[in-house]
This record gives sequence, C-alpha cells and structure tokens, in this order.
Amino acid sequence: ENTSIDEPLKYQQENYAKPNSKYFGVARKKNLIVIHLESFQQFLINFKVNGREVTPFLDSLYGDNNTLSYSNFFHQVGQGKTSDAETMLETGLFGLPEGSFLPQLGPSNTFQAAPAILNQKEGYTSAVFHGNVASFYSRDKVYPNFGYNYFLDQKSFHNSNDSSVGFGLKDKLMFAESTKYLEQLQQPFYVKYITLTNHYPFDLPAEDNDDFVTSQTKNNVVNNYFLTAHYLDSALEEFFNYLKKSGLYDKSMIVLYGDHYGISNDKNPDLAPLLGYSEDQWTDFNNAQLQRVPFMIHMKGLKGGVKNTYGGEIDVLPTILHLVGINSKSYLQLGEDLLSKDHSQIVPFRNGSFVTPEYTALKKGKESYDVYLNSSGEKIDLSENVILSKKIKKLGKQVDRRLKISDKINNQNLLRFYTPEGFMPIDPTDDKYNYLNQTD
Ligand code: GP9
Ligand code: MN
Repeated sequence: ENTSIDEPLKYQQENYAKPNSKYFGVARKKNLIVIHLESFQQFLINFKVNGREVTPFLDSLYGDNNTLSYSNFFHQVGQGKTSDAETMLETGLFGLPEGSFLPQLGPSNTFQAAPAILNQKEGYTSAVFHGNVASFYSRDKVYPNFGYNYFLDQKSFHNSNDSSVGFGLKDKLMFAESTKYLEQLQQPFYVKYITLTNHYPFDLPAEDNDDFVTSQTKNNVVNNYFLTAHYLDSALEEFFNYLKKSGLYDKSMIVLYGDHYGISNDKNPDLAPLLGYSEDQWTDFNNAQLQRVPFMIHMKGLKGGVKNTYGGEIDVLPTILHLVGINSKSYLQLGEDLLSKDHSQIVPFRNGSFVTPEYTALKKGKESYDVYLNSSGEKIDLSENVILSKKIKKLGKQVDRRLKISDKINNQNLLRFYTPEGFMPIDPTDDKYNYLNQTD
C-alpha cells in the first residue's frame, strides 16, 4: 500500500459536501444525457445580436421551472480545453496545469470514473457520441479506463463531402444519426454528446445558417462565433424535439455545460462594445468574468430556477451523482455538490487564480494576487487593507492545496492504491471495451 494516498483521502473527508435531501435521488434510474457545449460561454445566454436572440432554445431552458440554471458557474480548464473539461466531469479531479490530461495520463491511469460508478451502483449503460475521430485526445484509449461501454465516433456516422466542418461531423447530423444507437441502448443509460461545430475558428457553411445576421465587429472570429453558437442551439432544439417525440424525455435528466471560452482574452476587447464596454475600458477583471460557462440540469418535475451559487466544472460529478441517488462520499473527488449546504463557493481557476461571490483574485506570483471587487470591478489596493490581504492569502492557500492534491493524485496515479468500498476496478483489456470492433 502506498501511503501518499493518505493526504488526498484526508482532504476529501474534510471537504466532503453532503447531499441536499431535497434533491438527493430525484433522478434515480433516469437516463442521464450530458451535452458538452463546445466553446460555449455564459454571456451568450439571453444575448441578442441585431435584435435577435443568438440561442433562443437555450434561453428558453434557462430559468425554466424544470431547469436548475447556474449563473455563476466557471470553466476550470488550462491548456487542455475539451480534454480537461471531460476529465473533471468524468473523474471529479482537475485537468493538468500544462498540457492536456486525456492524451497524457488518460491511457495509463487508474480511475473511478462516472461511467463505472453509475454502472456499478445503479446499472447504467454508457456511451459517448462525438463527430471527430476516436483517436483524437486518445479518447479510444481513455474511455475504456473510464468504463465507457460504447464510443460512437466519426466513423459510426454517415460521412459525405459536406457532412463535416472543422474537426468533424456537423452537430445536427451527429444528433440526428445518434438516435439509431440511442434507441438500442439498455436503460438507464448515461450518454455524453460532445458537440463540435461551435469550435474555433467558428466556420459555418452558408447552407447551415438560417438567415441569422451576425455582428459586424472588426474581428471575424467574434462575428462567426454567434453563427456557430446559433447553429448549436438549433441542433439542441432538434434533439430535444426528438427526445420528446420518442418518449425518452420523460425518462431522462439532461445536463448541459459549456466546456471553456470560445473567444480568447486577446479577442475580448473586440467583443467588448457588444457587451456595453468600450475597448479601452476592458480589464483582466472583465476577462475573468467571461470565463463563466452555462451549467443547466433539466428534468421534467425538477424544482428548478436560476441559482447564483458560485461553482465550476469540478463540482459537476458529485452534483450529478447525488441527483441520481449515489453518495459521492467514498470517492476521491475534489469538487462539491452545488446543491449541498456545505458547498464552498471558492472557485479555483486552473492557474491558481480564484473567484468568490465577493472577489476575483488573479494570481500574479506565489501568494500574490490582483484582487477586484466583483460588485464594481474595482481593483483593491491590498497594501491599504491588511485584513483583506490576509484573507485572500488564506483562500489562495486553500486553492493551491486543492490543485496540488489533484496533481499529486493524477501525476502519481494514486487511485491504483485506493479502491472505494464496493467498487470493482475496471479491466480496460476486457473485450467489452474493444470499441473499434463494435462500431465498424
Ligand atoms: C476535438 C474536440 C475539440 O475532438 O473535442 O477539443 P478542444 O480543441 O476544444 O480542446
Ligand atoms: Mn472544447
């Protein structure tokens, strides 16, 4: 036995956020449909360009009675982007400070990941749908370690001259053709759709635009972003219509999240005028606020509404597990159920910066931060505020510790020394994880 697992385990026990009894198990045995909204930022929600909503369908879900909608939910990825967003959702641990988790550590590490937990505790069958080739980010080697039963990648769909754009199959085609697989999956199922069309540089073929007239900023990446986001929104609406028509809607909980920004910080000044700022007013504080991404949980009968709780991608797995009635207590996950009364609202960014409901602290060096007041965006002179300065340092230490523990677990592959009670380690060499044979 390796004793270096002791500190992470102790940390997990100290920081465990117990389920909220109002929500625990409300989605028991429901199908779980997770939709990864590529490059989708929160500011798009209820946002109009030329008087027209960019994402009318998502806007209709946001704030709906059957949707838990989060207004202060942040992405927490570094360079790993999609890879590391997936890592947080599936494993409850952070991605890497540099590089991408999936291709670097995913093929070799041991996990107690979402598909395996859901399968072993509640009998879920699992599948991923994605329009890119299976080898990208080494997903074909990582998903067996996560315990995924099926991976429907680009070659699982019909491909023609005009069916792909950018990295792969257009979202509408992926959703539409996925249904022939979905209908065969044993229920309850846990499926993840990784969308793709709303990806940099946001090229949308003219035939896929429904007359949406986009912005005319001098930056075409910004202008194009609204077009592909609008397309993604319409793809989601079509998919929801299918779910309703097929009856799956009534038996499912649908989780939607944005994986990371689409517009990078260097382009934000070009976006600024559309958000009501002048280009030269734009600050690092504003950049940090734009790292909000959507997080919505939709289910018929769910007690929904807009939640202002601060949180991030690391919190998704324990939140979902508790909704389907699985206690996250015995798993080494570093997030905290967003619905729990114990949820801490300190949101670490992957680079050690952090946001709280009151402050935004941007890391400048070891124990050094630029601190802004969220309510005004004003930068605070810490040399004149000893109490706040101490408080920020203390929170910063907590954030650093959490990230460090995650890195330690991942870099030293520590989960191979810890098997939670009742969990059966995954054997990725088992024939059932041989996806290449399944889908040809
Ligand atoms: C690739 C897709 C994009 O398959 O998931 O990844 P990203 O570039 O956003 O990390
Ligand atoms: Mn991505």
